[in-house]
Order: sequence, then structure tokens, then C-alpha cells
Amino acid sequence: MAFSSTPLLFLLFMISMVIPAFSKSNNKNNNLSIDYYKKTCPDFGRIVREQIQEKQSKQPTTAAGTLRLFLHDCMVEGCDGSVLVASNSFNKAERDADINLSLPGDAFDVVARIKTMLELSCPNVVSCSDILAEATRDLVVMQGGPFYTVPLGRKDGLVSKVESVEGNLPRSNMTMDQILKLFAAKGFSAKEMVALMGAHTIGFAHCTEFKDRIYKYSKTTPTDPEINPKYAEALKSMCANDTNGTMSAFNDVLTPNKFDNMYYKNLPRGLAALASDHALIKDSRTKGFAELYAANQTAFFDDFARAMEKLSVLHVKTGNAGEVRRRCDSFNDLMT
Ligand code: HEM
Ligand SMILES: *[C@@H]1O[C@H](CO)[C@@H](O)[C@H](O)[C@H]1NC(C)=O
Ligand SMILES: *[C@@H]1O[C@H](CO)[C@@H](O)[C@H](O)[C@H]1NC(C)=O
Ligand SMILES: *[C@@H]1O[C@H](CO)[C@@H](O)[C@H](O)[C@H]1NC(C)=O
Ligand SMILES: *[C@@H]1O[C@H](CO)[C@@H](O)[C@H](O)[C@H]1NC(C)=O
Ligand SMILES: *[C@@H]1O[C@H](CO)[C@@H](O)[C@H](O)[C@H]1NC(C)=O
Ligand SMILES: CC(=O)N[C@H]1CO[C@H](CO)[C@@H](O)[C@@H]1O
Repeated sequence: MAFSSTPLLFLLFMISMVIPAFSKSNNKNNNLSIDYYKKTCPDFGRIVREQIQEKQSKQPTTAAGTLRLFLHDCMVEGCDGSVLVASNSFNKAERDADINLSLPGDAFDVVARIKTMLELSCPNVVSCSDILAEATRDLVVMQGGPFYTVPLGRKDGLVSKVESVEGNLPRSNMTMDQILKLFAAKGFSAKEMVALMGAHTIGFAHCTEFKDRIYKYSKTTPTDPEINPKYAEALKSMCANDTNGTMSAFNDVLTPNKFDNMYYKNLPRGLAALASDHALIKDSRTKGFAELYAANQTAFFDDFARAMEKLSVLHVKTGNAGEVRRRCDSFNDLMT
């Protein structure tokens, strides 16, 4: 497969030019600010950009993996780096929920690399949750997606429990009703949810996530007739070889590595593997938005950017409600 080679230096230049223009637009009363590290870690933005660039060039799956990791962080306990914590003998952490099985190591790795570089430059200053939020934004931009501001100053959470995950993350076998309720509980409208789902313009889904749709759809037909028949055949032959559970399909089969609105254009063509993606055009509450984004990439980018900024401040912790972790995968107090 061919991964897009974005003119990166140009993009990085664009990011640094755009930031000042947005710097006043963020006072959502959450105590975060765009220039939080201006004095204490002035190279924060540059270090994150350099590390994501290097990692993404070597491991093209990093961008999608990190975006998904960020979603999983923010939806459970808020954007507080709780998903980054590893389990130990005292605590079984969030990331060991079975839904996390498929979170890719590359996403954890890019956060760890950035943290290592930041600890050399400004020790004990930058939180892991800020690193994940900023790295996600830069990776989205690197793949061709929209820029959005990431207010900074999150503290890392002091809790990460495997039990907190259930019910807070969407699953591909949920009904649209369940999905809408889940996002509404986090403060997102149907339109914002549809815009966020556009994240599936990059990345993969494993066969287990859609095998029921191609092998045992109903009593009368094994394969969902709304999947494009040729695409269904391709998925079947790929998943038939899935002896060890590692086979996966692109979520946007036509432009898998490019952050664009092709994901929405694929839906009416039957080119979505996940039932939850296809469901966007089956429900009257979401269909119109999916059609709007298919027709107008600017509208998608505008709404995605706004919704991501909103996601990035979900239940953030500041002040004494959290800490700046020394290592992203463990609390500073190892006994917790
Ligand atoms: C209805 C809501 C959603 C459902 C049911 C859902 C479900 C899934 C599933 C099942 C996968 C495949 C995981 C795997 O097999 O490895 C996936 C991948 C992904 N999801 Fe979602 N998701 C939803 C919403 C979102 C949102 C809101 C975002 C981000 C803002 C997002 C970002 C991603 C990304 C980037 C991937 C690709 C990960 C990779 O390639 O490593 N998803 N999602
Ligand atoms: C913001 O910080 C102030 C002072 O540190 C604190 O009293 C207040 O509760 C914080 N607000 C939020 C929303 O965290
Ligand atoms: C979806 O699948 C998961 C994992 O296989 C299962 O635990 C859950 O009950 C299913 N949810 C629904 C709504 O069918
Ligand atoms: C599946 O495996 C068979 C036999 O090894 C091979 O001929 C075929 O090309 C494979 N299909 C895919 C989609 O990888
Ligand atoms: C799983 O199977 C695929 C394809 O058959 C193979 O390329 C890969 O190395 C296997 N991975 C593991 C961990 O066994
Ligand atoms: C696309 O959406 C943008 C942003 O909402 C809007 O300004 C523009 O007029 C739309 N373009 C078309 C062709 O409708
Ligand atoms: C990346 C990561 O930490 N994945 C974990 C998710 O959960 C499984 C099963 O509990 C663990 O084995 C993985 O290490």
C-alpha cells in the first residue's frame, strides 16, 4: 500500500503560523490556555511536531492509532492520560479492557517518545494528557486534516480502572440509538457525533469488528446486502485468512491514509466495513449530516475541528485534581 507523503515542512510551517491567530479564542472557563507552556517549556510545540513527524514517517499507522487512543482517553474519565497507564499488581488499568486490545502500540510509543524528549528539555512540566492532545492534532494535520486549537494545561488523572471503560466507548455493534445516547451523555449533538465519526477516514478495523456482517448477517442471508457485493467478497477472502486475528480492513477503502471526506462518500456506495459506520445513512437523525459532509469537505473540516477541540477539553483536570506524570504509563505514586 502507498502512504501519502505530505509536504511536511510546509505543514509544520503552517501550524506555527496559525497558532497566534487562534490564541485568544479559547476561554471556555476550564483553566486551559493555548500558551500554557510558553514560559515553562517554550519548545513544547516544536518537540511534539518533530517527534510525530519522525514516528509517522516510519510507522504510517501512527496517526489513526493516536487519534483513536485520544478518543479512548477522553471518553473515559476525561482527557487525562488515564488510558496511557499500564496495569500493575495493585491496579488493573483502563487499557487492559478488552476493547483496548486493538489499540496500537505505535500510538503509546509516540507519546512515550515525546515525553522522553520533553523531560530532557523541561523536566516535570508537561502532562501526558497534553502530549496526547497536541500529538493527535498535529497528526491529523499531517494527514491532511483540519487544524484546530488545543488549549493546554491538563493534568494527568490519578485514576485508571478497567471497570470505568464499559459503557463509555462506542462499539461497532451498537445501534445508532445507543451511539447517539452515548455521545449525548458526553455533551455531543448528533451533528457533532457524525463529524467526529469522520475520523474513520483514516485507519483500520479488524475482521472481528465486522465478521458478523459478512458471515452471519441474518437467517436468510449471510452477508449484509447493503455492502457493495465486490467489496463484501474482498472482505470475506481477506478475513478467511485471518488465522491469528491480525487481519484488518481500511475504514476508508478508497483513500485510507488521507484525511478527507471520502469516508462519507463511501457510505451510500456500501463501502463501509463497520455496521456502525453504515448506520449513519440508515438513521434519519444522522443521514442528512453524513450527506452534507459527503458533499462539502469544508463543512466537514469546520465541524470536525470544532468537535475535536470540544472533545479535547472533555472533563479535563487542572490544579490539584491531577499531576504531571514523570512517566506516561505510571502514576507518580506507584502505590496507587
Ligand atoms: C459510533 C462511534 C464509533 C464506533 C462504533 C467506533 C468503532 C471503531 C472500531 C470498531 C474500530 C476498529 C478498531 C480495530 O479493529 O482495531 C475503530 C477504529 C478507529 N476509530 Fe472509531 N469508532 C467510533 C467513533 C470514533 C471517533 C469519534 C473517533 C475519533 C474522533 C474514532 C477514531 C477511530 C480511528 C482513528 C480508528 C482507526 C484506528 C487504527 O487504525 O489504529 N472513532 N473505531
Ligand atoms: C480554575 O482555577 C481556579 C484557581 O486555581 C480554581 O479556583 C477554579 O476552580 C478552577 N476552575 C476550573 C473550572 O477548574
Ligand atoms: C457487542 O459486542 C461486545 C463484545 O463482543 C459484547 O460484549 C456486547 O454485548 C455487544 N453489544 C451489543 C449492543 O450487542
Ligand atoms: C488468502 O490465502 C490464500 C492461500 O494462502 C491466498 O491464495 C489468497 O491470496 C489470500 N487472500 C488474501 C486476500 O490475502
Ligand atoms: C498472522 O498472520 C499473518 C498472515 O497470515 C502473518 O503475516 C503474521 O505474521 C501473523 N502474525 C502473528 C503474530 O503470528
Ligand atoms: C460548504 O460549507 C462551507 C462551510 O460551511 C460553506 O461556507 C460553503 O458555502 C459550502 N459550499 C457549498 C458548495 O455549499
Ligand atoms: C496496548 C495495550 O496496552 N493493550 C492491552 C489491551 O488489553 C489487552 C487484554 O487485556 C492487553 O493484553 C493489552 O496489552
